[in-house]
Amino acid sequence: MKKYNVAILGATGAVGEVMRKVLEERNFPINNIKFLASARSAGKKIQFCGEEYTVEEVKPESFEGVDIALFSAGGSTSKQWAPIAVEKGAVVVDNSSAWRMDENVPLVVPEVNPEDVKWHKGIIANPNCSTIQMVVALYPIHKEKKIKRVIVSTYQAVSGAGARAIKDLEEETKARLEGRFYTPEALPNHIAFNVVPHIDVFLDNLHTKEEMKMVNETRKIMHAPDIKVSPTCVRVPVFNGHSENVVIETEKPITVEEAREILRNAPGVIVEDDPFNKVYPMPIDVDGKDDVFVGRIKKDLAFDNGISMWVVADNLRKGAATNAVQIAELLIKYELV
Ligand code: NAP
Ligand code: 3JN
Repeated sequence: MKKYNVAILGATGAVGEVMRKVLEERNFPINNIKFLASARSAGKKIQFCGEEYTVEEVKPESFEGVDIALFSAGGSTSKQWAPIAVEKGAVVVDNSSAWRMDENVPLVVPEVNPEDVKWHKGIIANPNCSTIQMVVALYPIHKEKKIKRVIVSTYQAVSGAGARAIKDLEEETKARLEGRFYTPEALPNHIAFNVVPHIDVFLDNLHTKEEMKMVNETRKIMHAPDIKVSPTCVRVPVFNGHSENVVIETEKPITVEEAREILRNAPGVIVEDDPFNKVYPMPIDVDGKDDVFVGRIKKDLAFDNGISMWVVADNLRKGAATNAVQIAELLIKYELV
């Protein structure tokens, strides 16, 4: 089997760390791997497949001979380095929002639009974590019943905001329990024992950028330019695992039993729905898992053809690292690298 030269840019971050684990677990066919970050982390030691590697500062030469470059180092870093990596011959799978809405860049969730990787021109974008888990659950229903409208409220874990935000929740929880005051460094407001309706920056339409990602990315991934999405994104004091309540209105009538059956047969979805026996997905249980979990499937009481469901996934895995590695696997499957 052919093996590939891989680079991870952002290897020291929250997503980068999980990316390493996922590559190991899935036995990704690696010939050579390098771990890249900024000058801040250059020289740090990292373990991978039982061996020690040294983190390198990203430089143009870093991408020489690289087949697949997995980026998770933020939008501006990606804007700067993705064209250089492509010029050196790598295919970039980018986790940031920098390229997602570029019409020359496929935005891919393997369970939904795997074929879109085929028209890549060097960069493939990985969607936002809240979008990924939502479309994995929406798309199989859309294919059969055509979704007209989606109303979604998210309950997002701090890990989505990076390693410093994880520390914020730890430190502020300890501080409050000890009667001390703590000002979060990476989050826009107090997070311990709180709920914050603010993720990413506010825009002129009074939605946040995170919310508009869910609107625009859903349309692009599902090839459904007319689908209407009404999102509210909220940060909750959970370390890992995003939850979403998703209400849909379909064009064709849909029953709870039909929705459950469609989702039971959908790739990447696990239905956990027995509420009378306290069976429903929760972030604490999906931590470390790669699927999207759906429960609380019920007839929505506000729409005629309406279904409401509760969708939970590990945001660092399916929402970021796993989806990116699955895209890299598609590149290999379709012989695009
Ligand atoms: P993080 O924990 O803060 O880690 C950031 C990583 O990027 C670190 O490895 C950091 O290296 C590196 N980095 C930052 N600036 C750099 C620069 N100028 N040059 C080279 N490397 C640089 O953040 P994270 O949670 O892992 O997220 C990283 C990015 O992934 C986010 O900014 C976002 O774009 C994307 N992301 C996407 C999703 C998604 O929804 N798909 C979810 C989370 C994150 P140092 O150690 O040297 O600082
Ligand atoms: O906050 C979350 O739960 C998800 C955050 C994702 C994120 C964080 C910083 C920058 C993104 C993203 O993937 O959309 C970005 C970005 O815009 O690249």
